[in-house]
Amino acid sequence: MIDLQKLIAGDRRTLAKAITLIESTKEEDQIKSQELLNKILNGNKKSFRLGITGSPGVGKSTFIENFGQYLISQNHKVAVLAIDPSSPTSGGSILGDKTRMEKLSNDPSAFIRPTPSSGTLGGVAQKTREAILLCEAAGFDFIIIETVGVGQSEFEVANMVDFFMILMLPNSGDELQGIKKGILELADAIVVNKADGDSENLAIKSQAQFQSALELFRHNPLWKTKVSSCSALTNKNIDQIYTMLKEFQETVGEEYILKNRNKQNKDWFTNLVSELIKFKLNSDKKLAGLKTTLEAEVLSGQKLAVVAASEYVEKALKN
Ligand SMILES: Nc1nc2c(ncn2[C@@H]2O[C@H](COP(=O)(O)OP(=O)(O)O)[C@@H](O)[C@H]2O)c(=O)[nH]1
Ligand SMILES: [Mg+2]
Repeated sequence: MIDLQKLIAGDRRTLAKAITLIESTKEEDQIKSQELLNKILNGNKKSFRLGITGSPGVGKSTFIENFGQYLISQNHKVAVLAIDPSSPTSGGSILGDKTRMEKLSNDPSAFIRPTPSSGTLGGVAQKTREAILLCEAAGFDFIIIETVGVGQSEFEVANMVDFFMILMLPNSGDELQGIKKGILELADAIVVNKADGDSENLAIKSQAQFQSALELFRHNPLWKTKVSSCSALTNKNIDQIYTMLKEFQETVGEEYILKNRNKQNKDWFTNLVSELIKFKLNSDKKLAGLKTTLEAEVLSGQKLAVVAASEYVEKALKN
C-alpha cells in the first residue's frame, strides 16, 4: 500500500515505491495504481515540465547535474525522469549516469529515477507520464524528462512536456546530422553545449547555423524557438537557460501551458485506446485461432485482405 499522506508530504522513498507500483505489469498492481493515480489526478498546475534530448555524450547528465542544482538554489524541487530505450531492463547507462549526477542525487530537494522501457503499453515513455504526476503530487515542481532519443522516445517526450529542448555539440559542417526528421520542428530551444575552451568559438558559429536553419519553423504561434549556448561543465550560461524558461512561461502564459497539457492528455487517451484494444485482441486465445486461419487464407490467395480484416474485427467486437 502506498501511504498517500507520506507521498504528498514529499517522502522520496514513498515516491519511489509509488513509481514501482505504476510500473508493475501485474493486474492487481495495475488496479491499485489506477486508484492511486485517480487520487492525485492532475498533477500540479504550477509545475514546469522540461524535456531534454541529445545524442550520447552531448552532456545531458552533466547539464542536469548542474542545472538541477541551480534550480534548487532558486527554491525548486527537482525530479529527473530518464528514459533510455537502449537499455531495456532498468536504466543501464542511466544508473552509471547517477554518478555523474552525484550532488544532485544526494540533494534532498531532488529525485532521480530511470524509467524501464521494456514491455510497456503505449510506447517506451508510457509510464513516464504517470511518474510525472506522482512526482508533482510529492511536491516536485520542476520535472526534467531526459531521453537519449532512440526510436520514437524523443517524439513521445516532446508530447508530455511544457518545453522541449535539444542539446547539441559545437560542430562545424553537418550540424543537423543525426537529428531525426521532424524533431527540430518540435524544439522550443536548441542549446549548444560545451561552449568552453577551444570549442567556444565553434559553439558560437554553430549557434548561428542553427538560428538560420530554424528560420523556417514555428510550431508554436506564441513562441519562436530559441537558440542558445552553454557550458554544462563550467556552468556558463546555466542561469540564462533558466531565464529563458521563465521568459517562455511569461510569454505563452499559464493558460496556454494548461491547454497544451490537456491536448497532450487527449492524444495520450487516443493512443492508449488503440494500444489497449490491440493488446486485448492479441491476448485473446479464441481470436488467435481465427487470426491464424484468416492469415493463412490471405496468404494462399483464398481471401482478400480487406475481407479477412473486416471478418476478424466483426467477430472480435461481438466477442
Ligand atoms: N568541455 C565540456 N565537456 C562537457 C560538457 N558537458 C559535458 N561534458 C563532458 O562530456 C562527456 C559526456 O557528458 P555526459 O553528461 O555524460 O553526456 P550524456 O551522454 O549526454 O549524458 C563527459 O566526459 C563530460 O564531462 C561541457 O559543457 N564542456
Ligand atoms: Mg547521460
